[in-house]
Amino acid sequence: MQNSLVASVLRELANFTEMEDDQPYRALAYRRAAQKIEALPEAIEETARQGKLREIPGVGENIEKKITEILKTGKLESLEKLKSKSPVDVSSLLRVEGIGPKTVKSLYNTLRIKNLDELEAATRDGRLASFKGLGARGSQQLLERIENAKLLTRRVLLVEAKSIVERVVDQLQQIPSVRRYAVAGSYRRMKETIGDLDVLIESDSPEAIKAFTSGDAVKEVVAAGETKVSVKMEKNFQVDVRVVPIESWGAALIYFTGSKAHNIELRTRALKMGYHLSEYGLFKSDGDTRMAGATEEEVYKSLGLDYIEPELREARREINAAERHVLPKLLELDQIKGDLQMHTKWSDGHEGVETMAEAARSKGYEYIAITDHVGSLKIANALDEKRLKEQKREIDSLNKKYESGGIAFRVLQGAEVNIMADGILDLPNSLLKSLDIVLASIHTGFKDDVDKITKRFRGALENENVDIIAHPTGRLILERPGYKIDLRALIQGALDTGTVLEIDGHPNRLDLNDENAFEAIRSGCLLSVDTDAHSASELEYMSIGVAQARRSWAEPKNILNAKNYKDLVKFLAS
Ligand code: DGT
Ligand code: CA
Ligand code: CA
Ligand code: ZN
Repeated sequence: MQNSLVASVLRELANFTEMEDDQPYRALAYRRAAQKIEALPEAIEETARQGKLREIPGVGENIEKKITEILKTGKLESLEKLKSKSPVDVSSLLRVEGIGPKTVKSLYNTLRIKNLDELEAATRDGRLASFKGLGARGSQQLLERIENAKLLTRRVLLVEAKSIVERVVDQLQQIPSVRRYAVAGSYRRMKETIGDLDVLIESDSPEAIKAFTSGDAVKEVVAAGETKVSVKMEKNFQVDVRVVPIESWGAALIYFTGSKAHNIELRTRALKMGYHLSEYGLFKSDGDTRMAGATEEEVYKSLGLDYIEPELREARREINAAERHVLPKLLELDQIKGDLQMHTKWSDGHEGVETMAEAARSKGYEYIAITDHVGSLKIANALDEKRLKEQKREIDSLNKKYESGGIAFRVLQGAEVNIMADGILDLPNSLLKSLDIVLASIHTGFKDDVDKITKRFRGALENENVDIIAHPTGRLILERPGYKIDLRALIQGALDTGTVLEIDGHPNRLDLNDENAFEAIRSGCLLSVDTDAHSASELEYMSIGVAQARRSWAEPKNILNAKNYKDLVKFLAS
């Protein structure tokens, strides 16, 4: 399967493109295609053989040609040319907060810096002292950011980890002596990025581990013993597998699910109660009387705690809440009643309104909002007044069809409108008023300082037509940090004006992040969890958004699109 290879070449092309020209949307198109290809269930070479590359969302004539070339030659001539012009590890350098494509280029042109190590050396020996555009306050901050970037280069997005987990699970299911398995670690806690997978299996047979390491998906065995093995899968991603005895299953699951900080708090609590907690079980500290260990529930119970969902195990006072029986009843995927951000062919999406609606209906939703880009963002094929009216006719007639067919499903006409430099929205109020729902977001002027950005958001919050602030920080996970925004001010503004903040489920967005969303919920904000889908298959990203919401302690009452259609309409009208 060449999917990862094709995706990584396209990603690299995106980075170089961004460095060389002023058209961020071209780079965006390459990245989007890369993501699709990575998520493809079948081998891309098979798709190519069947002549179906163009059916992949985001793949047009230009990208199709590129994929064909990569499959044939393993590389892209045009990219090789760019690389020989500036042989730079762009993707790693871009992970340094404050460094953008233009800076990468000038770092190379002026100082011949090609990678993170050379950037670090230049920072330490003072060569960067007079260099402008690094966006860091002093060399200490820059060194910290370089260190962070180094850590990031080893992690993958949750969505990529999901596809690796599928392969691991596939392999485990084929081993008869594996009686039970679980994927623990940060994956079970549904963190937005994953460092490695921690897999537990229950088995009597020493052959189980051997059978796993000889599976197709395993590229390299890093370390192997009778009860533990570490392997590398494709893209150098590590998987640790451990055999766990049945009486320790629950204790091991707790230990290897983590987080480390949660484990430490649990163990401290155990000690205070006269117990000893390890991955083998909960014991009385004076001897080896076993108190619990076979299930997680029994361990928590013996520690006087309610069961704590994995997403909550981050040492954010969840142990205290479990002791007082006041843990949140976390939002579940099937409590989501609709999706309030998606794009269609009317702007930069890949499918029509009805296709999106039908896909949403088959997920059991009661409603969706079509939120194409509007205004003067010409580049995303944004809608003007005339096309908005045409779109309204299409949506109205689809709703009529549902209504007359007795189908309880409705399509809202919404829009994603850009917040311009001065906090004014890029569409007249008279038009915004005519829409069912309005999302406002920032797509330009990322480099504005914190006051300016905060002022822009205030402008949007105070506009009574705005219902939701979409992807409120603008970060792209593992790619770029968000813009500088005063989150407390944003949360306060949302509360003051009754505006909803979004958790954007698109896998590399996920803003608000878990900490910010936790803060927002605790302050009483209502959040919307949506997918920002640009094709019907991307509606699947809801599960990723919901995971982030769960990490933020969200209950259904905190989530706008957990409301049924009637209550949603009531809320939007208020
Ligand atoms: P990752 O892989 O970086 O995304 O994050 P985790 O949380 O999966 O961390 P990992 O793979 O290093 O370890 C898996 C779990 O094992 C971790 O969440 C908690 C537990 N663990 C690992 N090392 C320690 C430790 O030194 N002390 C304690 N109490 N627990 C540990
Ligand atoms: Ca891990
Ligand atoms: Ca690990
Ligand atoms: Zn957007």
